[in-house]
Amino acid sequence: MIANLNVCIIGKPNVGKSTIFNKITDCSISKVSEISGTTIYPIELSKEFKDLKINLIDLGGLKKKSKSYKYKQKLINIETLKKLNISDVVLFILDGSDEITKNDKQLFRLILNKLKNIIVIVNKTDLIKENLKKKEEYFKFFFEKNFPNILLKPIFISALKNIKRDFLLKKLYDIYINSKKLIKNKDTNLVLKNIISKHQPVFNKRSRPTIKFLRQVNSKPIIFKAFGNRLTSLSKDYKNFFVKQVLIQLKIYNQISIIKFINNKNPYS
Ligand SMILES: Nc1nc2c(ncn2[C@@H]2O[C@H](COP(=O)(O)OP(=O)(O)OP(=O)(O)O)[C@@H](O)[C@H]2O)c(=O)[nH]1
Ligand SMILES: [Mg+2]
Repeated sequence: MIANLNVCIIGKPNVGKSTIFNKITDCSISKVSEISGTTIYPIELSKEFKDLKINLIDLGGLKKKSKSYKYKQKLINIETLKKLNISDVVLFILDGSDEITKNDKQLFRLILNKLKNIIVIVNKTDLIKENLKKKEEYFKFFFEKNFPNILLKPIFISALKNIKRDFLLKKLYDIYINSKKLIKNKDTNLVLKNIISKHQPVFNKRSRPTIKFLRQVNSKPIIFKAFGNRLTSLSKDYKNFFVKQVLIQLKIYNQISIIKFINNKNPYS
């Protein structure tokens, strides 16, 4: 049986979403123009990759309410949010020739809050005039620094020159595979051991919180449970460090992951 993956393309107006949609699906059904607000209603097309039917959805550019909030933008936002809610993965598009704007940040948080899997695509790299490496570092650093619950390696493209279609389809396929499986307790506990040997939780008064077991309990979204003693006194910094380490060591990219810290329970009972 062939599985379905709903993938929507989200970003602020004019970043190249429809151009990317057309290039990935190898057609030109979505209208492209230099004028912001070109796409209003969602446009969908399926593409098969291995045993997966990828349903790609091009959407209008999202913008938060503002003084210039017009009827057309309101319609775009409503249509776009409906599709975001039913999507499995979001291709989040940024304009590489620009800085990361307030609108980009608000949009990104909205997608994260909905616990969506995300692939970040920085488009229009052909327009980058400054040092390309520096610009790449700028985008990488932003996602590394601000979001402990997800590992993101932005993909840099110029939709006009090189879409990297197979690379993108493979990334989507990897997310689909990972959303179906649970990592074995043996492997999660090995990771736990590694993390603790690197950096133990700090003492709280006279006792130290201890994490004894780590197991994955859900795969879509990814949820782990960490069991141990005195875990209510774990600091936020340590929790953030811990989540990030789990993701790095288990090589979980593009998928938001939650760890619930649970006191004094035996996970095998
Ligand atoms: N230089 C350059 N221009 C690009 C690239 N990708 C898209 N564009 C141009 O950017 C403009 C906007 O492209 P669209 O694909 O319509 O952008 P969109 O995000 O769908 O826009 P809305 O539907 O209005 O939100 C067009 O003039 C495209 O030709 C790119 O990689 N490089
Ligand atoms: Mg468009």
